[in-house]
Amino acid sequence: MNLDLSNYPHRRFNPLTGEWVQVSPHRTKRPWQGKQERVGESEKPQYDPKCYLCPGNSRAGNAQNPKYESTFVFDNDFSALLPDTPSEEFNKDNLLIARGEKGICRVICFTPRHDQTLPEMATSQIRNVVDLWVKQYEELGSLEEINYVQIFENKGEIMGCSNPHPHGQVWAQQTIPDEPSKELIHQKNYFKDNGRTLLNDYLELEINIDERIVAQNEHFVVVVPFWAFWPFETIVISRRPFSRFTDMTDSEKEGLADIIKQITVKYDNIFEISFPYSAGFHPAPTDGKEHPEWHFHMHFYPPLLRSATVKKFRVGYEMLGNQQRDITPKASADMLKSLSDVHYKSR
Ligand code: H2U
Ligand code: ZN
Repeated sequence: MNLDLSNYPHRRFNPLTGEWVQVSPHRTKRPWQGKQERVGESEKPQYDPKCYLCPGNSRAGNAQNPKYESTFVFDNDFSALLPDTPSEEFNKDNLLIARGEKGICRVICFTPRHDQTLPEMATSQIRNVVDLWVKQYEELGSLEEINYVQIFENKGEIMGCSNPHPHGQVWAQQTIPDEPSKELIHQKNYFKDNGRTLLNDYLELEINIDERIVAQNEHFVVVVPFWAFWPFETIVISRRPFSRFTDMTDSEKEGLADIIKQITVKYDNIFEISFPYSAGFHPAPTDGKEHPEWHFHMHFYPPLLRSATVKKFRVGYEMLGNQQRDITPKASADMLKSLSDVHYKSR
């Protein structure tokens, strides 16, 4: 209760995954300097004839995109998972174990505009993307052999994103992947013990403390979680405990579009560049069970550390020992809070 969290090395518990993060706040006594360098960003055209995601253009194989005007979804031409994989196992002495995995991968274009990103899109356009996510979750999740629908976005070259055209992906598969699996166990245990969702109580606590909240609206709150690992990691939590994309009311879908706009604008304003991240949703599994324990949320995992070019690398101690960070989540939250809600390009 008395540990001075801003001065001494300590470990923080992530109640969603059961993992710990080593925090070393004494290493960053210096205050935040903000943007320190100008990184030239090339102007992109609204339409790029060579882009495989722009309307009307051709993709790998013989596929051709329609002249779409809002959002567009297609089966990934290089899908990591395939629907007709045999349900067979491989086992050698219980040490070499493998299982066939069925799945479907799709790509979602957020807008026909090659030069825009989520923070630059109007909230009404982001709402179209929300509606598409809901539809994909519903459609893929209702398939007998699909037990989890992972929706995500890889943004920026630094994240290995292959194309600047604003897009995300869906990987729907038979097995609940590791990250949501950990969250399932911990949310279940918490719900069993308390009769409320873990994130319901966590959110209430964060609202009372009011140190790490960086954005909010009627339906969603964005927090730098107490256990954040990435320097500017955030979690978007719904105020109402619900589990699935398909549980959202119209007003909540509007709220989700708005909160995504708010946090991504702040992100772009940190270094006044298009801020890279991997982000994605953790809705309940689509395994036919009820999941009252599951609380819908979204994670943003941005790799940048202290400038537009300095990335946090997960190496050394972090690969062999434990996740670790220097700057405290509260310091990151203070910085994010202080940033404008107006995108730097439109100022
Ligand atoms: P990322 O840039 O987020 O990695 O994803 C782009 C996806 O687009 C990638 O998974 C797919 C790649 O397989 N793709 C196609 O489906 N068709 C193409 O013509 C090129 C790329
Ligand atoms: Zn494009």
